[in-house]
Amino acid sequence: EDGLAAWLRYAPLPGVAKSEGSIPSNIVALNATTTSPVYTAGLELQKGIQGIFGKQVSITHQSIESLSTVVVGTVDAYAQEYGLDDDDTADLEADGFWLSTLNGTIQILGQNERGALYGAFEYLSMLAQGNFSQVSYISNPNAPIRWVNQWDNMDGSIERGYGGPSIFFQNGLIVNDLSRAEDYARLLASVRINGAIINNVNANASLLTPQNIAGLKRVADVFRPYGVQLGISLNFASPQLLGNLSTFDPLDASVIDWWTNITDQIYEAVPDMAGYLVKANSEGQPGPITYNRTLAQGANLFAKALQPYGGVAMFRAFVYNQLNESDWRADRANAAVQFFKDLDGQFDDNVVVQIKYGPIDFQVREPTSPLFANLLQTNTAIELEVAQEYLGQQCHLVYLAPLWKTVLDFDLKVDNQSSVVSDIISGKRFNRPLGGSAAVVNVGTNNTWLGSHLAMSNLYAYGRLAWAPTQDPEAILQDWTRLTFSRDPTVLRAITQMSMESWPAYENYSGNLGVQTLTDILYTHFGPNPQSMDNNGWGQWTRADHLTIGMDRTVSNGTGFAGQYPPEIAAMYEDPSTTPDDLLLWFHHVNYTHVLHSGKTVIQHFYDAHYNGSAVAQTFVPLWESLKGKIDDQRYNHVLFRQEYQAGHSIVWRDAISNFYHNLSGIPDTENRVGNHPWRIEAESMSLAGYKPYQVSPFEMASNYT
Ligand code: BDP
Repeated sequence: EDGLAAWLRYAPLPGVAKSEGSIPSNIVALNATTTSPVYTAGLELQKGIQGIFGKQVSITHQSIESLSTVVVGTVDAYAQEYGLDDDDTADLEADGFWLSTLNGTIQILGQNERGALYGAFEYLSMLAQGNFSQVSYISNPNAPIRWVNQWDNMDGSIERGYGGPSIFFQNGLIVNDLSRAEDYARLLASVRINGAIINNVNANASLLTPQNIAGLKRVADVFRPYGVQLGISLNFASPQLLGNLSTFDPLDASVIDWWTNITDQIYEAVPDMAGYLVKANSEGQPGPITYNRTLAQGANLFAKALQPYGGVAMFRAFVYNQLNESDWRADRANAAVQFFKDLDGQFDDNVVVQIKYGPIDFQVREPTSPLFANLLQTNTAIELEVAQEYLGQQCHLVYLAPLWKTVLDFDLKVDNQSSVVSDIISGKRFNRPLGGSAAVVNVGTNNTWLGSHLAMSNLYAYGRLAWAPTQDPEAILQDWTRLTFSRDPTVLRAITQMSMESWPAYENYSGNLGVQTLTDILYTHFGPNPQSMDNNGWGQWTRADHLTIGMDRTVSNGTGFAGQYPPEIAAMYEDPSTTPDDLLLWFHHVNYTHVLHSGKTVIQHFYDAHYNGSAVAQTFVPLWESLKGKIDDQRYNHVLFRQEYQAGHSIVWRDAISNFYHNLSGIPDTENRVGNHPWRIEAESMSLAGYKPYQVSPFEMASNYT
């Protein structure tokens, strides 16, 4: 078990009575051509039944009347063959399905072909978990856009990828062997993801050469049977970089022609392409502002080229340039609303503004991006990150669904009405035609996909929440665990406990009270480096000195960020006494001795949280070890290695952060732990041939300055 099959293992079900009645004996995949998702559904059902029950079942493509048949197809195809009482399926929406296991026959009917495939995966997921209950229900998606983003570079490297090199690119071209791309599409379809942008948002214009467009066609061909639409990231300056035009001004006629022409060529090769993703005027990327055009004019350039084909222009809200730390009012958190608010209403209907969940950048905790409350006449999507860029890079177990839920469930109270983020991105709250979610995933050629078996729960949960954001993260995790590892209650309990404790633990030993992940901000985004969180050009600041810490983002005294929320939320964050403890330092600059709602001081909370978080990470090792023999050795050992690493690295985090603030504030730990390691032999006390002490800068990171 190397992890390649992820949650689609279809492992034999031990101990389940294999009564003939519960095992399907025929599969009917209605009206399926070989490239259609319904055809794929037939094959998948066959494969699953073979794996789970060890039974070879045949597939036909016309109707047959027989008991124990699984019928999969679209509602229309079914109605033609069998007739249909449409009460059951009347409420289906695009990509939705109806699943009925009543009366001996299994009916899996999609509103479209993709929906039929989703229903087949749902049924197989039930069987694989040993669930034979009699059910009959419809399931519709929360939103039409459920995409993943890969940050793959054309040379095969992946920006912020922790699972090996790209499955799509190598040496500037699309790889010949696309079998992993096909496997990826299968995984994505099984959790109802319907689009994949396959190249980095920091995009290379050479993706648009004729040879690479031919490569894109090959990718789309392997995606199509799974109902996954291909999309690509664009470099805004491509007309100049690749087309040799003298400009990339979005209003210039030659630029418009160039994009129209390229778009026509791509759709000729990939008629069902999902659309484009654009990062513009951010972190050195070119964009419309270069020509004094608005971001909306930039986005609409692509929207117009895509419009005849039904394509979507995803335009990222991750645009900022407030990097002047000496200006105390400068605040990168303000940037998105400042750039986009006034453009509301100016975006074409097939533009979707893709907004990171928080106003900075995928931190361990952030308040919900206020941009969701400021775009009322614009389609929006939330951007999440499965790749654990700031969150341990797959060397730490961090189950992210609970973090995402803090944003998806957040009520922004626009116009004093319930305005939950998941209803905003679905389009329901502001009556928008489009919307949804995207997640940066960055799987690679490693057989574990993400570099860690346990990290795959995040990809699984992402798909499940994109479809139905009200689902419970723990229930999702348990489905994943049963499918990925085992139905054994001991396994289920241990993985549930570790995973559900993992995000709070990581927050505790990395950066708590909303101070951000206190990691190396300069580039690696891995490991503790609190002093890099100030004096940096990235606008991610803690404003820590020897007495105080936190960014004052109030309207009255600070950067004004709190005022970007609707009044009720703004008022809550304006006042330290109504700001939740876990965001206190995001919004307020306070003394280390400030007393929290919990009754502790800020500094003592730091010390305690770092010790507690790290102590929890220590428990993951014995918990995992209790599963020896219940999980195959290959995956057992792979996970154990990472859990031991996390246990050790959490201590590095604990001590680095605690010592840093202990040195900076000079305030002792009431428990006398910080700085007190009587059993430890300090490096500078050793005499080792070939080593000599030297002054460490910054001193806070050193042991006794050296
Ligand atoms: C940051 C990443 C950087 C990305 C950027 C983005 O560190 O590699 O290019 O986000 O989202 O988190 O564009």
